Amino acid sequence: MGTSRQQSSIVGTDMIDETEQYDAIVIGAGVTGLYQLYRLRELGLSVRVLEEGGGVGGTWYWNRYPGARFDSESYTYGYSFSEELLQEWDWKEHFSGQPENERYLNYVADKFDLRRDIQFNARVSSAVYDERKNCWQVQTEDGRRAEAQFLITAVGLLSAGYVPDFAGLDSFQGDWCHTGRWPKAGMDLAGKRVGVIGTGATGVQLITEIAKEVAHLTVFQRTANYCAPLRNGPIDPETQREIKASYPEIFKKCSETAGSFMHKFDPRSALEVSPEERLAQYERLWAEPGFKKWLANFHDVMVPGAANEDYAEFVRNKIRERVNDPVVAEKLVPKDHMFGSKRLPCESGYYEVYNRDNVLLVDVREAPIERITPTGVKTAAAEYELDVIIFATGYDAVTGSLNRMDIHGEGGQTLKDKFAKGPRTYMGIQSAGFPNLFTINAASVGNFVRAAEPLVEWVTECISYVRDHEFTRIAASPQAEEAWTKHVNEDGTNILRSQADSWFVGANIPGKARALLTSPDSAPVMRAKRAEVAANGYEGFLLE
Ligand code: N01
Repeated sequence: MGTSRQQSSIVGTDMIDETEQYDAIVIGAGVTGLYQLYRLRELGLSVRVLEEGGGVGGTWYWNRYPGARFDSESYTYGYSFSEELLQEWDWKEHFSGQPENERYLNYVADKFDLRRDIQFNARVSSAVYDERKNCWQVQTEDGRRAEAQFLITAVGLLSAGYVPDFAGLDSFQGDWCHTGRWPKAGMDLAGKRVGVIGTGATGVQLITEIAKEVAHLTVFQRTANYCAPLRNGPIDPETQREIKASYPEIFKKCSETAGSFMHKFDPRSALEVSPEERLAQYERLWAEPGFKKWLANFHDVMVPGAANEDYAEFVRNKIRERVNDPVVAEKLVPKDHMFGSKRLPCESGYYEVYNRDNVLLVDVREAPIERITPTGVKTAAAEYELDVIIFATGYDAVTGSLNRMDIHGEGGQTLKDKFAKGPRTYMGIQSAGFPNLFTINAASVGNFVRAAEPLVEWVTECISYVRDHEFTRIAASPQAEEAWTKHVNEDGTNILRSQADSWFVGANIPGKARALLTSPDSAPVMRAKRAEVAANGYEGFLLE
C-alpha cells in the first residue's frame, strides 16, 4: 500500500539511472489521465503520470492550430465530479476554443494539486511486464525508468498523428507541420502561400480560420465531407446562471444518449412523416447550434438506407447554396460515402472560404499528390508553389498511440503484434496476456469527458477490488476477449460508422487492418455491461 515514491538500484553516475516505484503509472495527462490520477490518489495509491507534452491537456495541449474548438457544447464537456469546480468555472462560449479549453484543464490541475504527480516532457518508449515481480517496467525516451503494479494508458483515441509518406518531404525548403503538433509559438502564416492537405474536422476548422490571414491558400482535398454550421456564440450571464443551475439535468441527458452528447434522436422515421414535415424538421435542426442536426434528427438518418440518403441530399444542397462557382461547389459535395459515416465536421464559414480570391481547391482524388518538391507540392496535374505546408491528415487512431510505445506482455508478446489484425480486447479495456494493463483509451465511446469519467471510475473500482480482495493481478480471460472481439467485428460491420474509409475502422492508414476500433455499443449499453461484469466479481477476468 505504498503511498510514497521509493527508488531502487541507483547505479548511474553522470546520468539518471534509477527506477522509481509506484502503485500505478498513468500514461497521459489529458482529460482522462488527470481524472485517473485524481481517483487513484483518492484510493491512497502512489501514482505517477508520464506525459509527453510540456503541460496538461492532451488533445487540448497539442492541437493549438487556429480554429481548434469543441464541437460538443462546452458545458457538456467539463468534469462533473466536483460541484465546486462546476460552479467556479465559466465557459465563455457555447463551443469553446482551444486556448480556453487548455486553460480549463490547467485550472483543474491546479485546483486539485495534480501537477506534483505528473512528469512532463516524458514520452514513454516502452512498457514491459515483469512476470516474476508482477509489475510494469516503464521507460521514457530520456532514459527514466519507473515500475508499478498497474499501468493505465490514458493516451487518447486520436493522438498519434499521421503524416502520409510523400516522397520529397525532406527536401521541402519551407515550414511544415502536422496540426496535432502545432508549435506553441505558433506558425507564421501571415502573407504566406500556404497549402493544407486534408479536409476532415481539423482541416475544416483550420482552413476557415487561416484563409483570412494568408496571402494564398491551396486546399488539397481527397474526399469531400458533409459539414454543418456550428453556430457558436458567447454565453450571456443569464444563460450562464441557467447552465450552472442545471448541470444535473445536462449530465443526465448526456448519460442517456448513445454518444454521451446532450441530443436525443427523434424516435420517428424520416420516412413516416410527410415530405413537408420532414423538410421542416431538417430546416429547423439546421438552424440550431452544434450536433442537433445530426444527433437529434429522425433516428433512421443514422442508419444506412433511404432516410440517410434523403438527409444526405438535403446537406449536399446546403453546400451548393453557399459556394458561388458551381464547379467548385460540386467538388465540395460528398457523393462517395453516407452522411454520418464519418464524424460530422462543424464549421463556421467553411464553404464561403471557397468564394475568396486567395483560395484554391485542388482535387487530389482526380490528380493525386505525387511528391513534395523543395518549393511546394506536385500533383499528377500541376505544381503548386508554397511557403508552408500543413498536414491536417488525421491520426492513426486508438491503437496507433499504443503501438508507438513498445508494450510487452506475458511471454514477451507485444501489443502491436497482437493487434496486427485489429484490436483484441475485452470491452476495449484489457487484453489477455497483459495483466494489470488498462487500455482505457481504447474503451471510450463518444463525447470525451462524459465517456471518460465513468470509465475512469470503473478502472478505479476494479483496482480497489483487486487490492481489497488481496489479489495481485487481473487480466482479461482469452475466452472473454475472443467473445468480445467477435462481437465488435460482427455487430460492428453494419453500423453507419463502419461504412466509410475513416479512422473509425483504421481505413485512413495505409496497411492498417480494417476493424472497428471502438465499441459498436452505445455508451449506456457499455456502462451497463461494465457494471454487470463488476457486480459479478469481474466476470471474464482472471484474478490471481
Ligand atoms: O482527421 P481525418 P482529422 N492525401 O482523418 C486527408 C476529431 N476532431 O484530424 O478523407 C491526401 O478525419 C483525408 O482524406 P480522406 C474528430 O473525431 C474533433 O480531421 O482519407 N489527403 C482527410 O481529408 C475527427 O473525426 C474536432 O480521403 C489525405 C484528412 O486528411 C478526428 O478528430 C476537431 C491523405 C484527415 O481527416 C480526426 O479528424 C478536429 C493523403 N495521403 C478533429 N491522407 C472537434 O471539433 C489523409 N488525407 C472537437
